Amino acid sequence: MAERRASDLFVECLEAEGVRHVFGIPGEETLDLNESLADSSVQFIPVRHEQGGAYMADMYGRLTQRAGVCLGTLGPGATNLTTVVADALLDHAPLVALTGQGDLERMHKESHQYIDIVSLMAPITKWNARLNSPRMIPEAVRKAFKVAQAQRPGPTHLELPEDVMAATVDAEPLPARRGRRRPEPSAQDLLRAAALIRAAINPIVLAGNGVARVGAAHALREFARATGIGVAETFMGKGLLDYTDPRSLGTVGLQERDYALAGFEDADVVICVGYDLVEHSPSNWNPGRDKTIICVDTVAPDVDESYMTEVDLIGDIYHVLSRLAEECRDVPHPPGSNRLNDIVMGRFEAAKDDDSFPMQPPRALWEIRQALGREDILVSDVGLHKLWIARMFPAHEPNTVLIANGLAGMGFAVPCGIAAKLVHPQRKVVTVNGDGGFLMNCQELETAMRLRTAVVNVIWENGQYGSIVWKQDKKFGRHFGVDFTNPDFVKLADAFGMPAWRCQASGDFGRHLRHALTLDLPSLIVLPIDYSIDVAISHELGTETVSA
Ligand SMILES: Cc1ncc(C[n+]2csc(CCOP(=O)(O)OP(=O)(O)O)c2C)c(N)n1
Repeated sequence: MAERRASDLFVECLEAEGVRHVFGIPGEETLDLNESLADSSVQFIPVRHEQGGAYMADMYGRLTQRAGVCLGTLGPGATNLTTVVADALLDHAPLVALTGQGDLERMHKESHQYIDIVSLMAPITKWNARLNSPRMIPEAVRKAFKVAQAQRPGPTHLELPEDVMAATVDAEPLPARRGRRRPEPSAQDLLRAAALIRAAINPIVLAGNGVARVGAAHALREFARATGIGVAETFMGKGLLDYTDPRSLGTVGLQERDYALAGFEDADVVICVGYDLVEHSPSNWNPGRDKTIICVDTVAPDVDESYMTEVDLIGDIYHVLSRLAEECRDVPHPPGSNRLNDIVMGRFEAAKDDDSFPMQPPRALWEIRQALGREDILVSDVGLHKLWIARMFPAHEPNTVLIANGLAGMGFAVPCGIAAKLVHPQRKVVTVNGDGGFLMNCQELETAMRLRTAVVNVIWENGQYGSIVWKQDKKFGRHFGVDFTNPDFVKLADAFGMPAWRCQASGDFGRHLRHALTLDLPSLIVLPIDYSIDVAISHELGTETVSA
């Protein structure tokens, strides 16, 4: 053991956790930490707003299941992180947020930039602590990562007072233990669930983000194949089954008739797998509270009057699904209703011949699907475009359509696209943004240019906060406070040194997109969009039941 600066030990602890990047903005109170990072194997990625850096860490964590790390200084740097810490909490992304702080001895009084960040972070983290002494560092860092990465994953926060980080210490990092705990449900519960499934007349699976999180899509596909039971996916579960799989019933959670069309109305047994209630309330698919619900998840589900489960199979989702498939394969079921898929995919396919301009969403999505391969990634921002992507963009693989559906904050897509490209440099990455949300984190275009993360950012431009217009028009017959003018986005991109194009006719979009995807630097495409068909599709699929 050797006496050294506490910030050096702290960075050694990050290295022991396998941290490769810290995304953030330094401050005067994080000087020692940044100095220690400079000489480490961890790459510090300066960003242009703490929220942007936090989204990068959040998406990094979501895709790797190893906590992403973000850094802000005390006061404003820390408060700028909070939106994304909340996002990681509701969308279950492993994230470790680090914030600077003044010296321990000035925290009891009015003092420059001092805010009690530990209290601020308490309701939006799984665990959160101030480093009161350098001796705490090895345990606190290990705990921050262990808690963030444990099921269900989420954010933790460590506050690093300036004097603590500058002090000397004689301690060593604790070894990071990465082995996943694989608890098993009891044989009795498993057999009871299997008996319910075998005896069901119309069973259906509702699969969500939890399956993607633990990498259990293969077991889900095998369960569906062995039992014949159809699988409906939540927004964040898109691609758990390949959309071409005959047992794929489509993405549910937008229109009130989604669930009926996908077969929930007729279902007697609903098998919820990795389903996070935060995505969409169970009251939407169990309004009569008469379904027999089997829950397969990594942690016991919350209590909801519409989600009174019959059996909870808590443990390793992959293992539980494999065991259930074995027990149920001798009683095959029909695959369920294709009505939702037929309507949505019918409109999607028909869109390729739709030359109207400004473009309607189905044609825009059709062009993106043609330009991307099975494993390539589409990141959605938040707004009407997200609802279109969730409903209609067909996915082949899990974690290839990345949507924020818990907190659902605008400004998600641009920084998350950068992180997706860092994690998967071989895959193509496209972001789709509204013209409202795009400007919320467009400063990260500079980060993207600096890192040369070749993401194609598409803006669907309509000069309005589209989803709010839609809701106001439906509720009040008029809209208010939702119109704006835009900068010239092509010139804006140009100022960042980024190639950009504005589509002038329907044929332009596919052409620009295919070209942009061949480049080795980020780019931007502005696509004028016409959302008027939202009302028309509502007639077919029913009123929407969620917010963007
Ligand atoms: C940070 C944040 N602020 C406000 C909202 C509420 N909200 C949801 S969608 C939306 C409008 C989005 O407009 P735009 O980005 O232009 O996308 P569009 O709906 O037009 O596709 C708003 C204001 C939100 N989800 N996140």
